[in-house]
Amino acid sequence: MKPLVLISSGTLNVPEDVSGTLKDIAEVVYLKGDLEEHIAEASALLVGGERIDAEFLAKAPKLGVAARFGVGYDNVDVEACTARKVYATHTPDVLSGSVADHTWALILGFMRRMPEADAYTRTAWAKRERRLPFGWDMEGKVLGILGLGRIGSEVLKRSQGFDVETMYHDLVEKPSLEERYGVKRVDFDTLLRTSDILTVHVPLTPLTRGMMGAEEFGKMKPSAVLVNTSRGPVIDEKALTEALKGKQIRGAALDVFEKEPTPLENPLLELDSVVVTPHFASATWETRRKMAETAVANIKAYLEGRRPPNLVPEQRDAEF
Ligand code: 8YV
Repeated sequence: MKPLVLISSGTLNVPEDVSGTLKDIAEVVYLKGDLEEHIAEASALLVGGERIDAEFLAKAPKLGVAARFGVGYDNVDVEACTARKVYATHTPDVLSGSVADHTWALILGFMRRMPEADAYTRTAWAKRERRLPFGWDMEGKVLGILGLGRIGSEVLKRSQGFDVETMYHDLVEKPSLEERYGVKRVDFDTLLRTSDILTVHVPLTPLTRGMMGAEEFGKMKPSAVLVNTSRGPVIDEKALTEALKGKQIRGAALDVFEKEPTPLENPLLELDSVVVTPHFASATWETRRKMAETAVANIKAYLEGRRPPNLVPEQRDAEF
């Protein structure tokens, strides 16, 4: 019997011709319900946003690889995987450009008030009912990047066409990016106090959870805009809502939320000062295909007895 590969319904967009590259060596099942359906028999799992922890792994005795469909793996307990000799892989690099493109779409979408302009054109322009929703120029603004890793550096690269000053805060110094793009490294406090646009590109870890809260919003400029395409829980949403209502900052452009899908009752959704998208910064035809190819290649390597090429950093030296 061929080993069983499960594709979580949470991944969406895994084209059948991509998963089909496994068909000579595995039986591939696209799950419709939750992950637990066939998990007792599965050798490999293509994981969406579901929590993979010790409790889950205890139900998966044959599992050898949990392949995340994405770069972030905060939903995967890597220590628990390592303890059970389960490889944890992800899909770095292939989505950085797409997420950076979308980050800029959010920045410009907010600065030029795209959602309101769109609604205005459809409903009010011809009747000259209301005033045009004026936006703000990029020229002269400070773009602050929190986390200058794979995605943050792609956002920086795309900033070069705009007349903006760029700065970053990161635990790691990035001298080659500083030299190449003239970006300045600053401490977190300076980033908060100086940025006109503050864009977040850190992974979700115990250290980054809630790192943008009431105290941080209190330090930001009243004209500042917060952009997030990383993980929702990096921002304390309740504090953000208060900061926006109290006009401590001008606005926010968000692709990610504390809870996803974000509930319709989320008070953030009632604010005109917020532009939102449904956690889809990597959701282009090209990028989702590349993500699928990368995840499937990780599974294929495992099934063929090779080391998966994209192990998460904590497992880089693992040999099971
Ligand atoms: C995807 C992401 O939306 O790469 C990530 O970590 O959050 C996104 O690219 C998600 O992984 C799809 O499951």
